[in-house]
Amino acid sequence: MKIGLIGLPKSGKTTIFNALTRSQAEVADYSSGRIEPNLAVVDVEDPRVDRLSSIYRPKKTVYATIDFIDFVGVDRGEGKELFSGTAMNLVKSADALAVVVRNFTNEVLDSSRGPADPSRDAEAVHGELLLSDLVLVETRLERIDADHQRGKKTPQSQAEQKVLQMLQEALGGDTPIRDVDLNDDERRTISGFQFLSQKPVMVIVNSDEDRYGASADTVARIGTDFPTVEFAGNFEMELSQLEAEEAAGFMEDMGISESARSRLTRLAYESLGLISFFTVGPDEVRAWTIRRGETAVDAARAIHSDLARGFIRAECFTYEALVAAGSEKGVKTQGQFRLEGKEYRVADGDILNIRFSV
Ligand SMILES: Nc1nc2c(ncn2[C@@H]2O[C@H](COP(=O)(O)OP(=O)(O)OP(=O)(O)O)[C@@H](O)[C@H]2O)c(=O)[nH]1
Ligand SMILES: [Mg+2]
Repeated sequence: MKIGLIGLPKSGKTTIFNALTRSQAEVADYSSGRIEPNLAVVDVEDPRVDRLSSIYRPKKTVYATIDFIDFVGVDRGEGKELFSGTAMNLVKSADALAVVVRNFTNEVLDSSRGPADPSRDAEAVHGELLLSDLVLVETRLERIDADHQRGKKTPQSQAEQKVLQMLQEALGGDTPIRDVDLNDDERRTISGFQFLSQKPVMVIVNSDEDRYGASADTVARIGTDFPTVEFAGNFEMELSQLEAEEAAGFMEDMGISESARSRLTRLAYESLGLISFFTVGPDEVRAWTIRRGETAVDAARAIHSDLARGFIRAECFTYEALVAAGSEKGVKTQGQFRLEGKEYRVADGDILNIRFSV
């Protein structure tokens, strides 16, 4: 899964990126002129994987991973693109966007943009995403129109025009494309555009130490529009550079129960409807990510396309059953070991072994 961190300039994206990834990317009060995004791949912390690893003692333990991309602030001047070409391609490759909004005092920003107002900034970025899509839609519609006037009218171009007009109306009325009711054909017609407002959006309220925990109303208000989490950006960036034990003490003082990374991971899994299943054995214990509602064949495909193609059945038991029984043998004696077919909907925490032949 890829999550893109976006937001207004100097909202603390790189600070949050560092907190999430334990990186030490440069944090700056003034524009450094650097436009390359920061990238990092991090493991998804999951105590179940650690437990499985201690049961199977595999040669290798592999956690699910999240790619974080930290973009420079979006600040559209008149007629400017929201993201530069390369950055735009990267943004489009993200599975979800996390909008970082400022909830801290900064003299420069306070005087140029006004005092911190997380709701206002979340709305502003949301508006930018819609506008970026609207420009794309309208440019394409003009092109289609020109083609039609030159007599180049096909059923495909007419179908595309119809969907794009729907999107134009929605975007004009402040509705993101993810909320537009589209059938499968319509979805396919526009899939090439990779519209930004089609992506799930989360909001990270980036608070200074004084405000952290005292902004529940603001967080709740934004939360009615977007899945929202509050971070103490600077503080948590510093925490992420400490040893776990040392960090734990500071976190407790601040009323932070879990690392920034696990809080955001949980929010992302919840809001994207993701679940984890596991594969186990003497070689490897591994966590995999799929969408809730996906089947055993989808799970097989997540591992390798051959497993989906030659799928015969899935041997299946739950993490809970394994922990309760203590061993795979125990799971079998207690009748908790199942054989499931193609249509089986995988549940969070399932341990699967795919039988296949190609
Ligand atoms: N007080 C306070 N300052 C912060 C916090 N997070 C970031 N800052 C400060 O805000 C400034 C910008 O932080 P960055 O993390 O570089 O912000 P950014 O969004 O990555 O900036 P651009 O990439 O240039 O858009 C720096 O001076 C940070 O120290 C925070 O939680 N509290
Ligand atoms: Mg930055």
